[in-house]
Amino acid sequence: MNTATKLGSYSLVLVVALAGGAGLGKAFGPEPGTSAPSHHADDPPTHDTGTLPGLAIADQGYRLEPERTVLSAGTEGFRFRITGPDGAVVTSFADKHGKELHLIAVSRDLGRYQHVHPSRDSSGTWSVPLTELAPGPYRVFADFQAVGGPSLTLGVDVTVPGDHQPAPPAAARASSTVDGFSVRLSGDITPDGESTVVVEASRDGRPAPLEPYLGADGHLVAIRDGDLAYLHVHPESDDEQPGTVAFALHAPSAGRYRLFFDFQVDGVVRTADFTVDVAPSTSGHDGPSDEHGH
Ligand SMILES: [Cu+2]
Repeated sequence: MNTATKLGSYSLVLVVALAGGAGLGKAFGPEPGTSAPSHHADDPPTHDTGTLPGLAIADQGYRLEPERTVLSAGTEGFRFRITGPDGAVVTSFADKHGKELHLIAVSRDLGRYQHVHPSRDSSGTWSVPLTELAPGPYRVFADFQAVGGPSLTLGVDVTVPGDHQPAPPAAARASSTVDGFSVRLSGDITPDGESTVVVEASRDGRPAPLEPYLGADGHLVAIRDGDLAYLHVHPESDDEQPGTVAFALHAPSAGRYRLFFDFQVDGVVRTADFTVDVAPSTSGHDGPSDEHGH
């Protein structure tokens, strides 16, 4: 009963939100008689809809369909398909940073992270082993773009049964040591718009000889603590110092974020992790949607 009531009011909220969207469409849409604008497939994940990447299992007609969401501890294969707006399994993907699909698995407490590249068979089933799975809840993200579709990050919850020990809350930390590498994160992240962060990796006091990995000198994943929203991040192509990579990212709110920097040296990919507390906006009083105000 209670559940039904909650679902009922949630549906109502959705209906109101959709109606609101329709109203916006009318207010800002084309004049009657003009042709409707085509969908912009290359648009980055938008923040105007209120939907952040990674929070939904389905978006804009595309759906992440895992074969199983209960995995055994240790190493276990994760298999899934992506279906499209017509319900058919998608078998044609655009290249995104050198791969058709990026799969990121994190524990709900953001203490564990892995970034892997599944292989796809001709029927459209993706598979990849996930390793070092400890009991507890996880979220798995699929970051991809179907040919002709939008760039998406869909997410699904996965459980590893067993005795679960949540990691203690991480303290804010802008430096990380992994495998003899010291990695530092600098730059201010604000909830006002795009922020630039710089990652600097060194070994034995000298800049790390970063090798190209996923179309840049490293790859950064940023996830909001609490709901695991997956941030839009892209490398900034400035001429950089050796061992240094700059990224632009959009933090949708104040709060705690976990950042994971994947980098390659001597053919081995390693991950440095950071914890950042983003302070509330200090500029303006109308919030980040100010620029769209009237
Ligand atoms: Cu990837």
